[in-house]
Amino acid sequence: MKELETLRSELMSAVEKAGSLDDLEKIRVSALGKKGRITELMKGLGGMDPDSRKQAGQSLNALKAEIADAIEAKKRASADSELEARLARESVDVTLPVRPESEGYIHPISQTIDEVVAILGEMGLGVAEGPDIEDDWHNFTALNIPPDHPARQEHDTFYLPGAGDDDRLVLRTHTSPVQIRTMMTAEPPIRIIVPGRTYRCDYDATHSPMFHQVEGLVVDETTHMGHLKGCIIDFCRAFFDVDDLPVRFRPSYFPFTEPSAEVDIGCTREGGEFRIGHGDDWLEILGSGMVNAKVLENCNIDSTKYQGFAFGMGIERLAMLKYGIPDLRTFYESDLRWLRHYGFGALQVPSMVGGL
Ligand code: 2NL
Repeated sequence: MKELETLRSELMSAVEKAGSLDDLEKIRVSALGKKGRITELMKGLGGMDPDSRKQAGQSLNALKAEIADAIEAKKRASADSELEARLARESVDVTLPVRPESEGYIHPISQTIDEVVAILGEMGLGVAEGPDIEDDWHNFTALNIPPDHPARQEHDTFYLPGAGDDDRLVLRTHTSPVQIRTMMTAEPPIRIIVPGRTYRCDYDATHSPMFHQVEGLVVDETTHMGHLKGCIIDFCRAFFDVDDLPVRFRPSYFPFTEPSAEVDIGCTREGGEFRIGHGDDWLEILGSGMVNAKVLENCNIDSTKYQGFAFGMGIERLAMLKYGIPDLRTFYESDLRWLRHYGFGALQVPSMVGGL
């Protein structure tokens, strides 16, 4: 009996001290399991005389029930407190701000278009768009591009099948036909930017058959070369985020502008790399000019009353220069690793942050 009492207090205190459901399970197995201490004592009953067996049997059964109850009660309490601890530990603070998730990336072409549109939009130019498939007149004739101009030759222009020479359709070779359509339908003053896809039959390290352009057009009664220069100088400085970026206008020729100027920005060239900003070198960035009077007249705008300036630039080239992308072809490969490297998070317009 004394032995049972010792076993009882030993087991009860072990149950008392048990810190987890695991501990309790171990105690249960050690006391009531197949080879448990109480089980072993029960096995010993068989060798006793009937009186002792009866008494010892009752005591053992009582101890067995008591220990089983104690373990069960403690298990329940322990499970409750473990759940409570877990609830406290894992509670969700619904007031915390949402973690940023990377859902996708803005393609550098889209980012560059957004930046150009943001800068020129601040100056009062609105976005105009038009079809990728054009007729010969809007893409060439209206722009004073004569029939024998090299740009009209088969190898530069994608012609759509099925039409004769006069009414043939083309994939637009520049975004200018959108300006033509705008001048045909809107009254001056006109202030537009035209971003979009353009197509030329050309493919090598620096040319893709589909590429992007942004062109600008401003037409009003008093528009002059000074407006062209101011607009373009401010644009270049905001886009490349260099306040005193040197900008040079170099005489040039385009059939649709007269006079025409190509625009260079200052840079330094070290080895194959160049840095935009100050330096003793120049980098061509866009073409521009005063809208040729013939083009205004082709669109039924009185060239004795109105003048305009226009400019055009290649988006891929701007993006490559600004973001240090070395190979034009990578723009269209849809390689996610490339996009993760060169792409942008949502709603990022760096030049709006730094430049304006
Ligand atoms: C370049 C040159 C230029 C224009 C585009 C234009 C459009 C109309 C009338 C007059 Cl409707 N001009 N656009 C003018 C000068 C240059 O682009 O090198 N682009 C990549």
